[in-house]
Amino acid sequence: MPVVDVYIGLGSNLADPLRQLAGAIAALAALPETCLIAQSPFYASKPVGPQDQPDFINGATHLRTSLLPLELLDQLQNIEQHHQRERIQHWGPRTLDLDLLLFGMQTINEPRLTVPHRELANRDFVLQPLLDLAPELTLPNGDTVAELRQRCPDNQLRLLNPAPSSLATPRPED
Ligand code: A4P
Ligand code: MG
Repeated sequence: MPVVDVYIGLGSNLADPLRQLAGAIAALAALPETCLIAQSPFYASKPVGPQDQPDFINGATHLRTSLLPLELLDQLQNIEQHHQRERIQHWGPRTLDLDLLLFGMQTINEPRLTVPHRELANRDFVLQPLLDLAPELTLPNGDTVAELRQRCPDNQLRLLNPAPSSLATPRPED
């Protein structure tokens, strides 16, 4: 099976967001046919959408996988469910949101999956962690993440911490 570099966006604004994201990263690292390559720093950000909700903590993860796109989406949704994710309000508060941002250079338009993620270009809390992980990263349409980051709206990002070094190295057994 071909191995593909993928990027996952992580977000949480309920029930101890830092703990939610740490648990999510551990779960991503344990996925079948998948290797965790690197984890971005975390950022606090003002909510996009309804404002009567807590600030978010966001980050992004670089994985290398031989799962198919919909197989990976199933795995992401399983992890969300394990974090008691409830889908109540569109763009509302959530314990854990895992978005498939980029799947190699593939463009995917299926009922359950749009890649690149449809809001990617509008969100500094997605673009900045991507830039931290891969400063040269380009979208399938040729846009660079660096240019998009300069143009996108400001959600008052606040850098929280450097990436834990133990998460930033590939696991040799993979
Ligand atoms: N889906 C389609 N494409 C994808 C993809 N690339 N990755 C489908 C993941 N899912 C994808 O998502 C709804 C459906 O989108 C899924 O069933 C999947 O089949 P959802 O997570 O159930 O619902 P949602 O998150 O409420 O909707 P949506 O449109 O995915 O919201 P977003 O874009 O995830 O935004 N503000 C800050 N500061 N930080 C945040 O992280 N997040 C959101 C949610 C709003 N405001 C935020 C943040
Ligand atoms: Mg989502």
